[in-house]
Amino acid sequence: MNATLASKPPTDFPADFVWGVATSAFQIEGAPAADGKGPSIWDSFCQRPGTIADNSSGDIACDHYRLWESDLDLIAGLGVDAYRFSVSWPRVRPGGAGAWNAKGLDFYERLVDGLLERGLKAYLTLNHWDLPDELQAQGGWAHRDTVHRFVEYARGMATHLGDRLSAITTHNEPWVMAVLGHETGLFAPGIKDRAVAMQAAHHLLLSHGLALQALRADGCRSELGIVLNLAPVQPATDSPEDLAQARLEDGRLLRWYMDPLLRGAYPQDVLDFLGADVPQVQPGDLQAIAAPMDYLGVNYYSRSVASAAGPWDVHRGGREITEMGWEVYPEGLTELLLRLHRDYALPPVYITENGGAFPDKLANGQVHDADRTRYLAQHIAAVADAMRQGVPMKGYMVWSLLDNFEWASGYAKRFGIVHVDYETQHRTLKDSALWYRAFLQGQRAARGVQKRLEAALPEL
Ligand code: IFM
Repeated sequence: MNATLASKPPTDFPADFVWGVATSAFQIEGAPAADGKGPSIWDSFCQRPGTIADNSSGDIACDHYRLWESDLDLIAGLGVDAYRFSVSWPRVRPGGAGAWNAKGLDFYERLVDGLLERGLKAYLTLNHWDLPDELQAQGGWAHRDTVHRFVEYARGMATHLGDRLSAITTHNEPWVMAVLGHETGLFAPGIKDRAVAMQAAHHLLLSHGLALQALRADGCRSELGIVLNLAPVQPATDSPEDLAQARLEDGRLLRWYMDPLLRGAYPQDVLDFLGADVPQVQPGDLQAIAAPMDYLGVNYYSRSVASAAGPWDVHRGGREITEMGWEVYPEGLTELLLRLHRDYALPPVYITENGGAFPDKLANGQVHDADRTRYLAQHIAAVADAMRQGVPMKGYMVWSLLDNFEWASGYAKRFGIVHVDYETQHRTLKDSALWYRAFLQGQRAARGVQKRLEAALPEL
């Protein structure tokens, strides 16, 4: 472990800044048919030949459905404030509509109570991609009815758990679900049709806005928001072609989501680009999407470089490249946050995911992942930098607590700060987890000093 990083964390995070770790249901739970769970689109997608790099599935994953209690102990042992997790919609309402599954609900009830018993805040995501298969059979996110099924699901979960949740996120990364799921087809449900993708994107946003309105009307007191995967999009050169390409990619990745959420309109340049593929938008939809949010979640991994000549070779950046083929580019996080702050009236912002897949080696019960530790320290410093420049930062969560099922990449890409042996399900804290724990101890010590200083200050 790098002692300098551990002993010198940035200490100017406010006392109420929320530090956490994140996971999602499909990536860790396993137990695809236990206790009445229905299939999700990812269960089906994994069965299609050629979809997952190592031909694996989420059938066992980290066996968290069985090991949840010891996993909660692990989280508490890290000294974080919060755990961000998602609910598997088909576990609690197997067909996406109709009967609820009491055993599935009980699982999340136990999980949330277990978090609170350990002094941890619960950050629940409703949709981290595992849509019930039965809803897909009726058209999935491209079908407007799914919007209403999602609002019912949101209300049901808030009724069951809302009194114990610090925050509810409607959707994790709508861009991924819309574009990778429906345009490139690399992710479930594996559709390749841009018009369908943009209709799905619109319905995801609409269901977010309508869910927020419904939850507020029901008296839900949890913080409510959405999580977007965002990146600064930089042109490869200053040529007019690359600049135009960067503007378009920024429009499709960032403004397509941020503009309706925070300004109530889709960006005109992207609508023009889409032409016949623009989604059907009904009167009142955009107003609903712009329902005020208590927070915005940002997932950041790397920058994006746009080139009109085709995909940009990441090696040209001269940076370290992660196992996913993503550049390590921490200053992009500061750049992104400052840009969001400049262009939008932001609610408080959480970094809801940040981390990297690195070539870990488990030896003698240890994983010396200096690369991941450095990545986390640099990105936390980038958050501090943005915060100092006025961005309303509220929290930071590492992706991920555990090595897990990395979607179409299967199990080969390890993002965890905790190593998982998939044969034995044994968990080992990597050096990055030890570093994060030490860093958080430093934060707590600094908080103590801050509180003592505040108490000692005379009333002004
Ligand atoms: O593992 C994913 C997660 O499910 C969503 N955000 C990006 C992560 C890394 O690819």
